[in-house]
Amino acid sequence: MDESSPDLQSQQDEDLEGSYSKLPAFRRKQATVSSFVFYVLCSLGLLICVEVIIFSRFLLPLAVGNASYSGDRRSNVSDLINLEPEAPFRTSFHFQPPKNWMNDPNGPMYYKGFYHLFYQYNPWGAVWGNLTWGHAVSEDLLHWLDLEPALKGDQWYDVGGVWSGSVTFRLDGTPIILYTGLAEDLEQTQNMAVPDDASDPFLRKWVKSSENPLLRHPDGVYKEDFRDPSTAWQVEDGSWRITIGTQVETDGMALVYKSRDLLHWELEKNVLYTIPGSGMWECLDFYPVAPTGRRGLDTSTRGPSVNHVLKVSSYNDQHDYYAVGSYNEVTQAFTPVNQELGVLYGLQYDYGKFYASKSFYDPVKKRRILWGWSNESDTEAQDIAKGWASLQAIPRTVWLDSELGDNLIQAPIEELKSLRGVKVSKAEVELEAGSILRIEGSYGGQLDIEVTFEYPDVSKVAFKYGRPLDDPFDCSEGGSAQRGVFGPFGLLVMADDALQEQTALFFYISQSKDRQWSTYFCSDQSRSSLLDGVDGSAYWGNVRVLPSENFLSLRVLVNLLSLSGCPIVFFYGFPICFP
Ligand code: DQQ
Repeated sequence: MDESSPDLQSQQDEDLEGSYSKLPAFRRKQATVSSFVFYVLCSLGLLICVEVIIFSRFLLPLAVGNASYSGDRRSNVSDLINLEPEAPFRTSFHFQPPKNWMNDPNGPMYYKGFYHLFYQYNPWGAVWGNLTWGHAVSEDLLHWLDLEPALKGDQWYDVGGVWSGSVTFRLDGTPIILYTGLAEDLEQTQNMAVPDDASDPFLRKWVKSSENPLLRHPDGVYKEDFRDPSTAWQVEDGSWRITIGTQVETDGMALVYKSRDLLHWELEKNVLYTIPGSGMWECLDFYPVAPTGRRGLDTSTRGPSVNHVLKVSSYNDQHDYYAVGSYNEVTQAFTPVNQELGVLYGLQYDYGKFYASKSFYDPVKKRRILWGWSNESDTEAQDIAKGWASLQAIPRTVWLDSELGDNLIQAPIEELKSLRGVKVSKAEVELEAGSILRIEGSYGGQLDIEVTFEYPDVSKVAFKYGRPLDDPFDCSEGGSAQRGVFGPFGLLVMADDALQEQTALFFYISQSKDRQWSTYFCSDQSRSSLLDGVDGSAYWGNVRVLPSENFLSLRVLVNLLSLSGCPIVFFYGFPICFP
């Protein structure tokens, strides 16, 4: 960064001070409201049984931005950046840097007692640009200490920005970073950085390899379409592989490179996977999954019963798609176990704002953890006014759904439960058609909600009602105002008493012409905020329900505040059934 950057920063700080006081009264009121109401809605001619548990006063003291980590092992933190106290309007238990722009999570890992999270970060403002690798450490994945950026663009091959990448552990246990650098002419190059002092658990200083760039775009690949190296994995003969996203013309693909020393790489003849016409593939992630149970596998785990997950971040539509499949080390081919659920035509990790995700193996709890970037609903002007933009979704544990074998199950990391406070619960509530039920006592800016809906056997319902068929369901057409045969039913979250503002999170079960039932889940933000310019999209997806299952469960994490007053709601209702 140039010499003048710090001045720019302080100028921006002054501007920010001013902009808070200029916020309209309505917005300020929204952002300081501290109690919220929950309702359950239902519009079917049947009774549904509901059980809801809500934990409120969920968390406030997130340490991001405070050099307040204390304790023996951290006694050497005195010279850490002394960050500003928590600003108003910020969320509290999702990861955010102290200020400015953040996007993709990069190179998450566990090392010498600390979880590390790097992230795409603009040190000079709240808009995308000037990308460096921000860096934070944590002992529990919830309370973070933000460190100085680990990598800045200061070489010809990355002067335009240090873009996304991954961490790989060498056989001696030291981590290396592989990342994409943006050269001045926008060429994307692949580079390595190693710790300056591997004995430092914070890994605060990284040194770029003198052999950089390790890779430049191959023949036939446009220089601006070659990015985001994955974590490397080892194959049987001990050599390493990585995958890098690209498009050739408009065919998205996962290139594979091989290396003996993680430094010198050679392009494999075959690609891991490709889909004609799918556009640029970003932030590829490729990892093995155990056939049963929740344990995660280290990235190089091999074996006849081990399948792999390939995740593609689709530049065209900004969603993260994945498939479970087999990996052939000889041909390098990835083949989905269920062709109908091939990458990009099937499953998404999340159907809301969740992109450029990256997973890692946690050797402490032997699990695979998934991070994903959640941009927000604010406009760019609003981001500049508040001085920050984006958060990381709560990390999730992912494992294979062993009953179906072709999709993952996800759950927020178990550590999250340690933040729970007061509990409110309501059991065996019966919902009648059209009813809205207020859950008393469910107030708070941070909430963790578990709700289970039990419903009658839908196959019998079909014959009893013989009603018009309403598949396919499209949540964007009317959102929760739609009235179907069997739905919507769910939660109105962050609602005010007058129900002028509310975010509906609901299930909708519909039947197709061939009498097949489908279950959908929808997050309808169209009435989330009375403010102008706030994104009012509806997000929805199909929930795979097994014939043996007669309940639907939902976990909702609510976290105030965003500047817009629009609630930030995270839901985990899709392929997930919580036991
Ligand atoms: N973000 C990075 C790229 C990546 C994109 C740049 C995905 O490396 O492809 O900030 O959001």
